[in-house]
Amino acid sequence: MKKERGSLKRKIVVPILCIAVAVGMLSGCVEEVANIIPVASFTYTPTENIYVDTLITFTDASTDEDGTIASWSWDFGDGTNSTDKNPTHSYAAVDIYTVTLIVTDNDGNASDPYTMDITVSYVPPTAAFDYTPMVNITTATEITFTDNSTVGDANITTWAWDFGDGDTSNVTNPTHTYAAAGNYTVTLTVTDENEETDTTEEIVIEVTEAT
Ligand SMILES: [Ca+2]
Repeated sequence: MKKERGSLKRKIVVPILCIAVAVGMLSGCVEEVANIIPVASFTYTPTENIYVDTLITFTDASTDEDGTIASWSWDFGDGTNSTDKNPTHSYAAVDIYTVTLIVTDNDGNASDPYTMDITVSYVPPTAAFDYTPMVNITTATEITFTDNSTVGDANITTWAWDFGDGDTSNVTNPTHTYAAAGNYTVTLTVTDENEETDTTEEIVIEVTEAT
């Protein structure tokens, strides 16, 4: 009697084990043929000095380990989209935009989103100046500096002159006299209404002792 019950138990357990093994093999089988989802990626150019209406070229760098990329879905972060592989785009307003690319592979599986932030800036001013006289400058010479800066997207509001001898000025067109002979490095930094700024290259002024 005892032996028969053991046998019955075995008759039930063995088929269950078989089913479990079969399911295991099947799932193993399914994993082997599972599609690897694609990985979205891109670059863009230019990466600096992006202003309103600057044309940006996006270059797809997505990959699919076991197939090919079949379609591209771009979201430029300003309410516009593209399905091109390598689209171009420009922005109508200054802001930071999050660009998102999702790609789909030849098996119909979509990637995770890949995002990059693009900063669209105001055009900054360009700082420049002249001075006179340019030669035979002595400690008795009053030099007149003339602002030649050009505006970007907004008017220049501040001029910051550094005469290289410890003196500075915020006048647009200042005058300056050097107290001692030497070579002095002059720079002009301008800032506009958008807080955009630019500084000139260093201009060296040679000053000799007045005779
Ligand atoms: Ca794939």
